[in-house]
Amino acid sequence: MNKEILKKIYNEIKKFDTIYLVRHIGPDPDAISSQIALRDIIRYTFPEKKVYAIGQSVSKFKYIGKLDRIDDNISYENSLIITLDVPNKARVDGISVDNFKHVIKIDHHPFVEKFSDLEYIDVDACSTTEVLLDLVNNTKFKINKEIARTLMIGIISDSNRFLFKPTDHKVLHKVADLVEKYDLNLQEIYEPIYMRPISEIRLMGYIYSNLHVTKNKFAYIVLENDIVASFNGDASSASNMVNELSYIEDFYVWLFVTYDEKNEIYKISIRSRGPVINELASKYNGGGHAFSSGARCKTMDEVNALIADFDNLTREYIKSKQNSI
Ligand SMILES: [Mn+2]
Repeated sequence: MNKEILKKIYNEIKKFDTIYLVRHIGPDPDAISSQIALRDIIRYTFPEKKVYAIGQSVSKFKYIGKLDRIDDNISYENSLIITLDVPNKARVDGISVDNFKHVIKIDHHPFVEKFSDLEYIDVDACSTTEVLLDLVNNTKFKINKEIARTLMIGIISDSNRFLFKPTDHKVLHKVADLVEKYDLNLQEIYEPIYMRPISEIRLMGYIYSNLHVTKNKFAYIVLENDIVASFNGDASSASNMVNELSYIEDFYVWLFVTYDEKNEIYKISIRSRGPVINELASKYNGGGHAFSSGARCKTMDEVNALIADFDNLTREYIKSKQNSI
């Protein structure tokens, strides 16, 4: 954690009357919680400021809070835009960062590109909402119980209930303080995050039954849209289910392929509990975290090449592990 940069961010936010908060396309609960929490933190501390959390809203994440609509009269010269939970400009949802003169980036993904003079990236944070909690704890920003809840939703979701790396003692202490100070009801916070319809569980059942597992301890599935639709699902929530397979002993790397009809592109969600995968993902128009990455392919031939490459990566990983014993 870098307290100096956090203080700089506070001072910069203080200077502007109008502030826009954005995050990545295809948002997850951490992305949405980040923009709603920071909006409410700024409004609560500086009620006179105009602050907007923008981007497409997602109905299943409405329990987190409401996003804002904006008109076209944006003063790009005089307002501030803050990007949250997104390492590259192209993935910012709803607005072009390039139009703005004043930009702040707050993120926990590995660095991809610089697009602001004031960037704070903490790859040791389990979520962007944890970074925002650090911002609150180290500046004069104020929060209330509702904002504490929003921060908790992001932290719980991105760490998968304090399971994924880099969950450590520091985040547990910070969260314990929040729960105590704001008298948070954990069960009430968890419920909307983990509640799901039976159709989703049935789709999971389909995935578990039809996953291909290779002799190199690599697993994959291609999820055709008509199959996903037959379970009342959609491609993006199907691909998010990739996070459910972390503790299956038969493979180290696994990936889901879905098809985005609107953009005519195959989307691949890749996870690992062994080899680093983001480098190989970047070969296929992707990237992300070391053990949690994504990629995009234009054709099924490309997808097949990617599958072969990741199978190979896992084989090499097993080989190097055997050699080191
Ligand atoms: Mn995140």
